[in-house]
Amino acid sequence: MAKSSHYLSCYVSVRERQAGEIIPAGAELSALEGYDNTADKAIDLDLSTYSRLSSTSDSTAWFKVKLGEVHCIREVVEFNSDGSIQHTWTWNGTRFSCVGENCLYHHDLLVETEGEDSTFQNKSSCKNGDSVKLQLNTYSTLAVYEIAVFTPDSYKMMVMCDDYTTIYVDGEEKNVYGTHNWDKVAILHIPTTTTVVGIKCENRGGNYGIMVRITDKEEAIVAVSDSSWKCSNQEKTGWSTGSIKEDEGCRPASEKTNHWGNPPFQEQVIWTASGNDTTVLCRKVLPDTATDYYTADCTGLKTEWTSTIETTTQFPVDPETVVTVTCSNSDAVNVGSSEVTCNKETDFTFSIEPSCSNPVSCEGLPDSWRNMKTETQFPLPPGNEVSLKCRTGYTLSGDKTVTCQEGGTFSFTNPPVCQLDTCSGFPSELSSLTPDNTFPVFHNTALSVSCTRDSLLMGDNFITCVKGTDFHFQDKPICKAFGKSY
Ligand SMILES: [Ca+2]
Ligand SMILES: [Ca+2]
Repeated sequence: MAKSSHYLSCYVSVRERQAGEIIPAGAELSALEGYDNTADKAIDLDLSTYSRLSSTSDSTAWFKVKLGEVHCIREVVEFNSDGSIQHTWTWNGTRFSCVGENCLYHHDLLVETEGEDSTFQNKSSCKNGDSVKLQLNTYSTLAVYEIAVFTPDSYKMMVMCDDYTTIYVDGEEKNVYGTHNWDKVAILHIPTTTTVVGIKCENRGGNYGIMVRITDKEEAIVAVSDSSWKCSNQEKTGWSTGSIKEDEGCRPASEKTNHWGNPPFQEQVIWTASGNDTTVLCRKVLPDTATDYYTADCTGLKTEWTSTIETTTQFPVDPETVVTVTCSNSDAVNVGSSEVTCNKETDFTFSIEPSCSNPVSCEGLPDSWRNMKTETQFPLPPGNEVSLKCRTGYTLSGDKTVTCQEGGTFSFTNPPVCQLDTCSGFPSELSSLTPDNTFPVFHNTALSVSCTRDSLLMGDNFITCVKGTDFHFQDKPICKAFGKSY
């Protein structure tokens, strides 16, 4: 790694690979006339070498960085020979677009996937491709000194310092363009696991100040320069790792007016309290918000569920997204929650774990429903109706129809009951008879019948109660008054 004394005096041509930068598997140029460059000069980390190509009347000319496998890509950076950034293409969730004032649009950046790659399926949170391709417009020329492809697995740190900067990430000095000019921004990608960033800034006259912005993969602020930074004018061992205490010369940063005319980003400018301090060391302990990009989203249902439970939700989804689940088998029943909330990966929270079981059929009428019958065939799946009847001599009260429900039981409004029929009296045709019992009598009760003294019983002297005023007999009994002719 280059030491500060080296790159303060002259810019090193070999750049340092940054956090989240994908190590390319190779590079290719489309076949071109007139140039004899090798493609890998654009990925050799040497800012003085480049790959060059030009297009003529068609737009098939391209330069391609092959990534070896499908990656989730946050940003593609094309460097100039001095290490400054010529183009930055940023993933906006739909496509890569060039950002910044240097975008010239004489070529497009395409991220593509070539052929089959199992890793493509696995990185469902963000799957961009296995190659980054710069495609030229017609009649244009492209010289790629260096191109770098970044995954979202890093923070982007932008630093301005008037005048000379040294940047430390967890105590390690970083070699990055833009640190030796008061008016240039130094950009680097740092691990999301970074604990402390340190900025050593040396003012060589006139205005002074430090300005920093650190953002995550969604461009959200992780940290900016403000009074929460700790600054000192003494370089003590451990200052850039945060191990120096505040009372050892390290104090809250003083905020000062921004003197940069039109900086590429704008945050609070900080320094020590004294404008006479020429070398100032400021550090910031980053908030512990590091979240693995690939694990943050839910990528699918729990693997234990997937054989029986499904959803129409398209994954990935963000944490806290509510996902509705149903049973894969339309006859099955989810006895747990139908809504689950994404935690991360395939982890969900729920009140009752979703669980699909096949429906329990109704196997027959309950034993307690005595003297009841039906023509329905069992077993009967839930949701079907059953018409009820009673055996002879019994009459149904309550619901005439019940429904088989989940779990093999029946639902009804009024409980069905088969009540034994009764006879309430004789019909008019038997009104001359005198029974040996008082009404009502139950179904099947045999009544002995007789006649008054002045009449004679003809027919059966026993009749049997059927129901109401209906009686059963062989030979209809009737009382015939004496003295009356037949
Ligand atoms: Ca190069
Ligand atoms: Ca200055």
